[in-house]
Amino acid sequence: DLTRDDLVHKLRETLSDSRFKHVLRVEKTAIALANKYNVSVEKASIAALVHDYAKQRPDEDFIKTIKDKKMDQDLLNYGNAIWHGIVGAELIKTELGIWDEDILNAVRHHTTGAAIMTTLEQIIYMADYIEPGRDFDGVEQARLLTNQNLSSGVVFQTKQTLEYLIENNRSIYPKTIETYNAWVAK
Ligand code: DGI
Ligand code: FE
Ligand code: FE
Ligand code: FE
Repeated sequence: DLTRDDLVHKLRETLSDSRFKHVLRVEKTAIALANKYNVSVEKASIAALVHDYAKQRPDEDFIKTIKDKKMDQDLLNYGNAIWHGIVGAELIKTELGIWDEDILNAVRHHTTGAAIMTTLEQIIYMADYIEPGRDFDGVEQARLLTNQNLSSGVVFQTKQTLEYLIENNRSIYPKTIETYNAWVAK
């Protein structure tokens, strides 16, 4: 198995400097949330470290994986923003040797969320959003909510993200709608 150190070295050479630093801040945030919400700190650390592993891969790598692994072909209608988590998880298995489904699901769902998320999945979803390098309008409220009650952080991010996507005329991946319906809609 790769140790955390091996993983960090591998990520340092795979990711851009700014992406690598983001990943370390997400790890730090995720570990604090794991302690607070009683989930495995080790899983939170690994999931955070690898969550954007595939972010800088060329589109062809994702398209090939979607076809080879017979993943949902609707994925082909989207792009890197959707692929790097869901399809990236497949690359993490074979390239990093990480097969833990709790960790892989946290990576798969870190961008879109999911209707049902484990505490670990919620932690990675939120840590990516509130890590100390983020500075969008509302991030302070997101941090406050997440530290008071994890699921209220999830509700906040889910609503904000959908608003942002609509405001910018971006296509909405169906999973993003499922997350909205499950967490926000009444
Ligand atoms: O990889 P990061 O930049 O750290 O963050 P991320 O993986 O959470 O988000 C990447 C981008 O994905 C972000 O700009 C918002 C966007 N996104 C989230 N849901 C959807 C989406 N983009 C589209 N087109 N459709 C979605 O449903
Ligand atoms: Fe990401
Ligand atoms: Fe995110
Ligand atoms: Fe990220």
